[in-house]
Amino acid sequence: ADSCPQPLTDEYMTLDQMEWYLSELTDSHPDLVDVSSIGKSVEGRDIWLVHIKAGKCREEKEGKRGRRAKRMARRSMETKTLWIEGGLHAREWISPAVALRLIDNFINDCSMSETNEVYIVPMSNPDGYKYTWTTDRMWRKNRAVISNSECKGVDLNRNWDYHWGVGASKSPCSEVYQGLSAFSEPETQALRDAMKKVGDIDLVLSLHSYGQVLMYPWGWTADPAPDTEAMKKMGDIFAGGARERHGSTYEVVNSAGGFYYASGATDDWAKGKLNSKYVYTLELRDGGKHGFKLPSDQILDAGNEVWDGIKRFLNALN
Ligand code: ING
Ligand code: ZN
Repeated sequence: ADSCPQPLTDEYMTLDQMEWYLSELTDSHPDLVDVSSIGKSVEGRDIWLVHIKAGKCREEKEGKRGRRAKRMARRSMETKTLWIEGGLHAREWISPAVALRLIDNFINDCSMSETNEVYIVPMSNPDGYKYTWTTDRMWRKNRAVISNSECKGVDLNRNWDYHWGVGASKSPCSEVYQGLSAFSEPETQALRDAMKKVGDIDLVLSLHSYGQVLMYPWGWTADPAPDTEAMKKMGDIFAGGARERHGSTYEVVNSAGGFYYASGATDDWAKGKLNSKYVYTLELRDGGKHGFKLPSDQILDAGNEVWDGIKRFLNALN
């Protein structure tokens, strides 16, 4: 177990380092963890989905004794399914970093992974991420070539097919360019297809930065979404957990009301088309001091407080 690879805690990982870590994961946890490519980016890079399988953690760590404990645990709790998406926006480096931390947390804490089916895509926009390392640290979109435009890239959080096109830009040079049509991009197609394949997802978390805000849909309209009261209540429970360790505050607000109108985001699709009950966009650290360029010595604390919030959330659901 000591030889298990870990995501870096004090430095942002390059795309290559992330892929190395993910490939080592299945070697060290062959029964518990499954890593598969759900599709390719515009430039042909794989988009990796990490599945931490329910009912496998105790068995891996404790053998036969664990199998008994597993039966007991299963009897007392209902299995929930979680989907966590990171790295959709290239410059928001803390998002994939926290997603990788959460993978590590779930693998090492059987009290969470035994009874929950966990799906995490830590890096949804590999081309954009690569570009922020090589060329432009503040790049947000993917790297799609747009015909008849000298500008590149579609905002992958404006390209999802739920009331697509009502609150985003039609201009390819905009940071929030919605694309030529809903799901025009291979990255959003891959995420959509993988989410549909999982199907029944109880909690969808889309990780962004920054602002320390937990947002619930809708983003396209100010009208309330189904389960708004439940999402608010459970959002407060998340925020309570996330505040405990370091005193960080996460404000729970409606996307459109508390932020700005925006259509075509992951969360609206997950709520409107997939009908998941609990759907959030989480703006991670910080509150604005460093913004997208959050110092890497905050990765561990940022990850741990989100982990605390998720644990509190899941325990309250069960
Ligand atoms: N923020 C989100 C964005 O895509 C958001 C905020 C979420 C708007 C959901 C609308 C719907 O603009 C960041 N930081 O990307
Ligand atoms: Zn974002």
